[in-house]
Amino acid sequence: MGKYYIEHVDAWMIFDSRGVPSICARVISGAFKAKAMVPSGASTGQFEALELRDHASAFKGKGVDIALSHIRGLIRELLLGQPLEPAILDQKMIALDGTADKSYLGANAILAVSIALWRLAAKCNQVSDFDFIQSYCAGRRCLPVPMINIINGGVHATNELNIQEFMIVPHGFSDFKAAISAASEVILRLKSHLQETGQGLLVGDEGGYSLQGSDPAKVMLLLNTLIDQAGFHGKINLALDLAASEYYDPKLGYRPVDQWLGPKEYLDLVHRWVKDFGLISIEDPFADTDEASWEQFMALSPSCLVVGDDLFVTQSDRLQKGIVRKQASAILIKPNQVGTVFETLNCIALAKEHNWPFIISHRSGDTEDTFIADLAVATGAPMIKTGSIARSERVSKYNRLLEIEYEAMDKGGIQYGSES
Ligand code: 2PG
Ligand code: MG
Repeated sequence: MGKYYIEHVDAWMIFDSRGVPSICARVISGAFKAKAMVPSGASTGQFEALELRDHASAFKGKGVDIALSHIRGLIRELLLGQPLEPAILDQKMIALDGTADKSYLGANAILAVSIALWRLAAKCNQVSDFDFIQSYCAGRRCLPVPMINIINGGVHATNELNIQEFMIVPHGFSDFKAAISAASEVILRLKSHLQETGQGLLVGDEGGYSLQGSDPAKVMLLLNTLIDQAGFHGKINLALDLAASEYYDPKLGYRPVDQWLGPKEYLDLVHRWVKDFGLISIEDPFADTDEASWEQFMALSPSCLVVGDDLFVTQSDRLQKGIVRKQASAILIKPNQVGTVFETLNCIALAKEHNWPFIISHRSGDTEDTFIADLAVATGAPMIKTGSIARSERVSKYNRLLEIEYEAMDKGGIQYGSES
């Protein structure tokens, strides 16, 4: 391709799925335009890159005018006239920011522009986003196994459940459409059960039902029963995101149910859940500061993936430490925890180098932007986590994966699930 140059950079305020302001950035080169919208977390890890908010009276302090002014000012000035090389431009934005946590320009401002730049490069090359991103990654593409969050708790719902996410994982299928269709069957059975038992159909931030009651074991028993009744025993398994930093107190311990448990008692309970309910993955079982518990848990050789989200926050140095100290066995990948596509791809490359499964993830406050679906396919991610099959900001990612699978059919298809 000939060289393309950045001719225009701008950004405006949008809303995320919780009605909180977020950012849409747009970049233009010749006849090509690309835009990107960024998401926002609720159970945010303390080591994440900083999301810049106005802290003024509007929107309870969550306005993004300052972050927008950085895009329209400093970032625009930096990028205008530059050749469209997204990896290089990401590094230029990192240097311009100059802080360890992107607190000068704001990770929300930088990421919106970063994604828009990668998309623009794809458009200029006349390929899909995943095709373009894949040219920067080692390994094969695949359609990720979805981890579908069908019961919401913790800070994502207003119920009594302290555990944040109860997910079903349809791993035992030969293609994405069959897998997500099977998951949908389970969700429909859950819906009927809730209607029949008079529980109501309220959903939480990620589209999963917001159940009454506070006992996680009862929820897992119910979900396993529904999976069995639907005929998917062994093909769909459960996974949890405990988001344990949200119910951890260094003095009192953990509160996963309605009482405080000491670290050892809690660790035993989590280990029992893994065995009793056949969990295939457990995310953030311990707080991001309680590294000793992560290491003790891994020493028990749990039979499931142990996924670091708040622990690693998509940052290569934290992942490197986790690999050396055997703190977990997999990593959650959220581009906005680090702030650029370039750094996200580097963190994924490190995980791949060590044969660590990585899971591409949405945020609880999300938008209709489907970038993470393309990112998952391009990087050959074994799994993706993007909520229930409900609420358009969640469904949009599944629909994009269905589109990619459909379009690949006459080009030999794409494998479902990674080889590893
Ligand atoms: C998580 C995420 C996404 P949040 O903890 O994994 O499910 O939640 O975006 O609120 O951090
Ligand atoms: Mg998490």
